[in-house]
Amino acid sequence: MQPTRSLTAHCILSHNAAGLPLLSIDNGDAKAELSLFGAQVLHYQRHGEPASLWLSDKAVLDGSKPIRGGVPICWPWFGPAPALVGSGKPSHGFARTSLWTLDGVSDHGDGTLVHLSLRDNNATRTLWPHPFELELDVLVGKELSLVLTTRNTGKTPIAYNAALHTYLQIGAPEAVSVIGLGEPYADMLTGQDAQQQGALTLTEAIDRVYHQPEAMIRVEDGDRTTQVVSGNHDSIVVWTPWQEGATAMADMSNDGYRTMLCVEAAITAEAGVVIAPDEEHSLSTVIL
Ligand code: TA6
Repeated sequence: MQPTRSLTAHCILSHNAAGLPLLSIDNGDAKAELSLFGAQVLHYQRHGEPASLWLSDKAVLDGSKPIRGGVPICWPWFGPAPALVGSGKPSHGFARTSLWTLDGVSDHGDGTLVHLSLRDNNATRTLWPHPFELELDVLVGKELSLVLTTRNTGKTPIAYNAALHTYLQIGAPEAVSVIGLGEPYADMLTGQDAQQQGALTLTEAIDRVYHQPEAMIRVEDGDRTTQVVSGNHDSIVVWTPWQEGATAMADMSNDGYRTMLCVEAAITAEAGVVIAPDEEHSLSTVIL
């Protein structure tokens, strides 16, 4: 087992039994855990409050598959690989199954800031033939802030889709209503476009792309409210697999759907975001 290292007064680097590098943060505001595999926040909990993020008790933490829970980084595509990229490629892209570089950790008055990056390599170029530099800046404080920046380091424009696939912890689906999604959405389960009437409640499997969300989504969960404030997204994706979907997933308990809801800042437009050479674009989400 590799030794644990103190990186700052509030952040340590350790490795789990499978050798995956994990950052553990515990500062004046909150605790958090972050996997360098996938640059994935796995846990975030303000002191004295319930955890804000959900992590499956059956999550695979050995680097063999994406980790179920926290905030997976879906990039450079969202969902099945687009035809242009080619079939047989991993769903939601390859950022969440790559080992990222830890570029820095620093403690500040408003929290602990973590800088991570991923650059193109032989493996990524096989899947997506473009040079790039991807950065994730995570601030763990009274809020959890994630900023994903895509930089085009090549000589031709690139187009990308993405999602910060946030798994929120909820008390029970019956107590939840989601406000701020706007009306138009694409129902990925029926393939139909539809209109949201009022707040969204959880009574069945939901897999929807909301095209005109407000900047701030409010998740009312009994006496608890979680806010998701996103930036530079073109949609919010809401997903619960419900009972049937949970039962079909090996890395989710059959009742796991009862304590999670995904509210994802996403770029889902077919054309994606086009970035010219040497330009960059940032997608962000804040959980508060
Ligand atoms: O965010 C919604 C979604 O695209 C669903 O369709 C479902 O596939 C979910 O993501 C989880 O995907 P994963 O590849 O992590 O099992």
